[in-house]
Amino acid sequence: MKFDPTLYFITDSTPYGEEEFLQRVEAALRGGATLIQLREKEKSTKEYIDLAAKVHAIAREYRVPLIIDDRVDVALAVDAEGVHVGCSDMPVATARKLMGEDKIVGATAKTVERALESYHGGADYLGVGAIYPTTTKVKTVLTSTDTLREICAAVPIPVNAIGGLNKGNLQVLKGIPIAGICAVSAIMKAQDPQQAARELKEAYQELATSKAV
Ligand code: TZP
Ligand code: MG
Repeated sequence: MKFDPTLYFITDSTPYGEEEFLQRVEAALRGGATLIQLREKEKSTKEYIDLAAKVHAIAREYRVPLIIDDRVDVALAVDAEGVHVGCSDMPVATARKLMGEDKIVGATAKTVERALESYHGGADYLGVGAIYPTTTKVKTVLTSTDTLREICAAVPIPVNAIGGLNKGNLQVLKGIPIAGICAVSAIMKAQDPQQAARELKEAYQELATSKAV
């Protein structure tokens, strides 16, 4: 399935009630997020599916593919466009087999070895980071921009940078052939998520254009 990884918005519902969370999700899409991932760590399967169905209904209105973090069963239950698997989740090749060829399968990679393994397992894109320390609850380590560059060179699929990114700190990515950026807090926790998404996308596009020169 085709997708645009330019501004990959990853959710965190924990600080919000459902209504405000869904409003923020919609605002991010209105602001120009091109891909959305629902990322839930604490919810029961039923709660994850219920929320995924609601987010999917909104994402469809904006024609933005919905990726479900970690859970192939939840992705299949709501007919989401894809799933994202981390280093300690289901192997990429298994996720691909269960999701089928038409769905999007993404993977986290912090090393060239894992990037190659994910690519050969059938991943459509990679998320690489954390580039900066992050305030989002996640088990991760920092990934250097050198490793990010090596991963981009090693695989022919889109590679997105992730971790602590905001509109003011993208310069470290300049000249690295990433396909886009992922962000949680910079959008999710912004006072105005629509404006935050728009500004982050603009900042990335400016960087992407300037690196071609
Ligand atoms: N994987 C590596 S860093 C990260 C994930 C899921 C969290 C990124 O969140 P933020 O708020 O954009 O730093
Ligand atoms: Mg995971």
